Amino acid sequence: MSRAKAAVIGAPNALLGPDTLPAPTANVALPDYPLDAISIGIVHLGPGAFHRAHQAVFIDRLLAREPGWGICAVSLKSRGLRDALRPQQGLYTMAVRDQQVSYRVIGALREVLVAAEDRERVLERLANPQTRIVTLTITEKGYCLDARGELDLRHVDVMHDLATPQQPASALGFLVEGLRRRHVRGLAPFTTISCDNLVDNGQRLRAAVLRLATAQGSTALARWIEQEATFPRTMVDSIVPATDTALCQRVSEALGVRDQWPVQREAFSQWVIEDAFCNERPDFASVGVTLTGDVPAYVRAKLRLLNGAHSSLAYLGLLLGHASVGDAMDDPALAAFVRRLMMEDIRPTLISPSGMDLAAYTESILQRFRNPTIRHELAQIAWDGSQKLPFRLFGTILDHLRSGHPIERLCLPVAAWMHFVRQRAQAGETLVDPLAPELLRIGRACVNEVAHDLPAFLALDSVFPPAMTGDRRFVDAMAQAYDCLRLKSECLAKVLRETD
Ligand code: CS2
Repeated sequence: MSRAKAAVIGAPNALLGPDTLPAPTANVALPDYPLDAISIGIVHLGPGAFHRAHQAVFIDRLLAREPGWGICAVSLKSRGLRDALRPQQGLYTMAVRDQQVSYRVIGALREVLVAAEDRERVLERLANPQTRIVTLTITEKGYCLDARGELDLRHVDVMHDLATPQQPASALGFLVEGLRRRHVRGLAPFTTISCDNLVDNGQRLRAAVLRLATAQGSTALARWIEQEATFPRTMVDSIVPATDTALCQRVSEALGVRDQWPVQREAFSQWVIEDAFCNERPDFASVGVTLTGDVPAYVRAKLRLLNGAHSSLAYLGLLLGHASVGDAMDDPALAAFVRRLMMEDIRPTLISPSGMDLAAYTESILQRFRNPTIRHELAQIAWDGSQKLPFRLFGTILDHLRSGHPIERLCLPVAAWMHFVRQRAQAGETLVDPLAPELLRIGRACVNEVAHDLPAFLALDSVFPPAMTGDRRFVDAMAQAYDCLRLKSECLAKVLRETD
């Protein structure tokens, strides 16, 4: 959301805050704890809409019983959230949009900081003994990883943090400096919980933090982190479309006060955390969080089925002229294609997490995609394709290259991403992607011919691993897919039907 607050017409003047809370009703829930009794126990890096509609809501439900777990929300650079929520003393509304619409005012964010401006305050929050957990939603690109999944020491923010470790810029740099201060002061480390859609998110974060500490020359610190700190893996799931003016309008109508930055999500919300804490934790299970040792199976099923299908709908759907997930699911050919992709290509690569029926899980995801009260823009899901596709589709493709299962259907969304890049570049539009300059350069040079275009995309070695580009079956299937989609979008529905 950029300026949704300015655009709400006829909105009430009073701003949401502790003194203007409306009376609770059947559809409007308020914090069930006194705000001033809450102290901070969690620092969250990257408080975008997802965090505020997911982790913060789980925590909010805990606070009446466990008031020591309020959240300090830290945006790395952007000031938007702080400027919107400070006048509201951290309060915001979460709208749950499903068969019934309900609202809940969330009070879990007790402090909102901007790291680039309040660096010292953020570092002291991290070093505070009361901070026992640090959570992160910084998206795939926030981890500054290279194609091998290791910390990229040539990344501009990492280079900054190597030069001036005590004035960090990246999320990783803040974690290392926060841990360093705790180490020096003889405090226990905090548990660091990555809540991003990465395979083995905790392991990758741990490896990146250790590599940064080591590259900074802090081997004793790295050893302490290795021995004392934990980075549990997680799976997070809830569909959270971006905030728009229509939501702001609805929230003001329902609450009778203006909220400068509400969030919305579907009713479904799942958080699975590996039970590996190195410091105190709240009673997560009491608010529906699953603590388990089996996180990888959950993550793999969710990333490959839900996120893989999402990205497929996004790139194929945009080529077909659809704008939202709901529109794409209303297209019978596309919906049937994606269901088949999930059931016949993705599902066989999964091990079912304890007690989960993968066919039923697949159907429930498709049902969620059809939620008529949620408008989830395909363009939003299409962001950062170069970072998302490897986790969402490439793992499945690699498994099939090893097993000999056909990969033709799986290559179509990958080729659709390439056409999406080509079309955007040639229309003079921009891309939201850390590789945007490189992608736009490739896209502009495309001539819509396989022999010319495909090698340029496949040469992106930070995206495509050699195990794919060095395999003839992959290159051939990509050539076929790219060629199919070269046809005008009116023909795409036919292509989807024919890809059996
Ligand atoms: C989506 C995810 O934007 C995207 O790329 O695929 O944000 C998705 O909605 C969530 O992972 C659902 O849990």
